Amino acid sequence: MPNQEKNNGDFRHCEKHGEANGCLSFKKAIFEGSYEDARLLGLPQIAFAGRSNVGKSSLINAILSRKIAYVSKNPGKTVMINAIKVNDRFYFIDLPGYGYARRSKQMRNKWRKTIEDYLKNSNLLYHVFVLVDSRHLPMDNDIMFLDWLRFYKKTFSVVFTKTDKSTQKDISANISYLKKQIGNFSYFLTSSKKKRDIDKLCDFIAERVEEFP
Ligand SMILES: Nc1nc2c(ncn2[C@@H]2O[C@H](COP(=O)(O)OP(=O)(O)OP(=O)(O)O)[C@@H](O)[C@H]2O)c(=O)[nH]1
Ligand SMILES: [Mg+2]
Repeated sequence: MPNQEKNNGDFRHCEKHGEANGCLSFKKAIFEGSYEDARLLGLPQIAFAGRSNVGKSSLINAILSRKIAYVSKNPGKTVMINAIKVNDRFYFIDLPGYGYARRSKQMRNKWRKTIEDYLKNSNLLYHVFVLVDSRHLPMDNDIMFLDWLRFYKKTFSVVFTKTDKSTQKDISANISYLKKQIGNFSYFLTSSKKKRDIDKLCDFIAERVEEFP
């Protein structure tokens, strides 16, 4: 079950670092490929979505403790859907970032369609992590994306990223703002750089994987 409000937002818990069993269990990870259409991948999938440059690839690397997803110096670089096969059991799907302003409107629409087609039609997609930068108020396209996931009944959690660069005050304000916009949601407070809450995320993923067919 998704952990609705399981993470109670108490920032102090996040100071506990360290690898949990979940992370250690993701021993084998192989870059499977880049796809324009990843619907036909034959194993269960967990997707990472969010604005361009929010930290999707860095988070996947932190979870897997290796540099396997491409981390961009310039935003908007991941244009394809990247699939990483874990333990020959499931895929992490690194989705292209949405909302990169410096692309043409036509290009942004193409990206949106790529992401939406995948999310809507992938029968083996079990969870979506929606990454939101903890330093800033969630933006309109974050809110639209989350509303869209709700509408299509996709199971998701919000992952606030880069908490090494934000204050507890900012984070609390951003959570309250998002709650007002979309209602209750489950969330994690992470830093890939400082490995904050990566262990909780790993445990959550490991639990979900247990439920996979
Ligand atoms: N301080 C800090 N920087 C981070 C963290 N996570 C990612 N970054 C930085 O943010 C930038 C973007 O990271 P990526 O992981 O490439 O972001 P992305 O969402 O995959 O970006 P696109 O693929 O372009 O959509 C890089 O410069 C990272 O080093 C974090 O936890 N803390
Ligand atoms: Mg990326």
